[in-house]
Amino acid sequence: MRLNLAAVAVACIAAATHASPATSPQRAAASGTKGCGKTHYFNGITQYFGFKSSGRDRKYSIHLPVNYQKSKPYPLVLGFHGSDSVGLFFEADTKMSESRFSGNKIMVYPDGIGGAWAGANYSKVSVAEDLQFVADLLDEIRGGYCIDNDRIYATGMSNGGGFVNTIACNEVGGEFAAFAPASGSYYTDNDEHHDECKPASSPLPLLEIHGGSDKSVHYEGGEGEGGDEPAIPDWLSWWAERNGCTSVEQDDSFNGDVHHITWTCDGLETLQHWKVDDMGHCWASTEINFSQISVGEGPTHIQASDIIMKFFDQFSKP
Ligand SMILES: *[C@@H]1O[C@H](CO)[C@@H](O)[C@H](O)[C@H]1NC(C)=O
Ligand SMILES: CC(=O)N[C@H]1CO[C@H](CO)[C@@H](O)[C@@H]1O
Repeated sequence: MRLNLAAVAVACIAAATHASPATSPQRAAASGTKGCGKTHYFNGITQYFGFKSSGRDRKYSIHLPVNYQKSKPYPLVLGFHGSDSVGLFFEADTKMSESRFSGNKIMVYPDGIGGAWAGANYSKVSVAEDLQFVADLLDEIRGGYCIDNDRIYATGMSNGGGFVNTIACNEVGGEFAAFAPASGSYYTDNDEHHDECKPASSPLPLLEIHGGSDKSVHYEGGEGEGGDEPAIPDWLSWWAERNGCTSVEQDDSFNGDVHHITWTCDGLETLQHWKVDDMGHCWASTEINFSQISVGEGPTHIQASDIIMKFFDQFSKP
């Protein structure tokens, strides 16, 4: 959805603990990138940069862990904002740069052209150009910082979540170890186009979080602001097939308001979904934030930023 920042606050559900999947052990050794050994002077403070991609000026921000060590390879997470937005907003809304979520990771927040990502019909750039930007951005980050190449991840919200899925469906997705779109508008992976999704590898770990009461990117699918959107259950079934999943389990919590669905695929839980029945189009969090306020809601039962980071921690590129 187009996020309206000037919004009205209405309190909603409060008191909540969060449920999250179990963490799994970190890998031992990791091979670093060209940027290993370079010193930076902005540990723990978000910095803004730009470079040219496909002849266009592109921008991103980067947040290094407070105790960043120049020769230690770190996992990298790209966070894609929703439409009519910028990386700065996604960072503030998800709180993902806070060390409780990403203390051992490098966070990067790219900006879309005109506040949007390709795939939506209101985007000003082609899917090919935005995918090339992702490839160029990875080169830029690998060249400047010490990255664990096997642990690169992508998350995003709404139009940005849709673009995360577009990455997963294309060759450049092969650079990533796992994906976590939230409230995503999957314009490039809908009833008409899902056969065109060609993941670079299988299974490809993916977790989605979506509100059952989303009024912008409807759980049931249909016409969205930037094109046709799939029903989330259909879209998940396509991923279950792509990942070769063989069994599925559902765990309901919070009086049946929260549903966690886990598929087992080749022995690994590489496909996961969280549905929060009474949540609208916002970032799931147990703490109040802008995107909740903009849809007239308050905190919900689960903390997406925590769930997503713990999901990422379970996967590295084979
Ligand atoms: C984008 O798609 C939506 C949904 O199909 C449609 O209502 C809208 O008119 C389209 N906009 C443009 C600019 O094509
Ligand atoms: C409305 C609100 O509480 N927004 C918060 C969202 O998160 C950022 C980052 O933590 C806070 O600065 C805002 O106050």
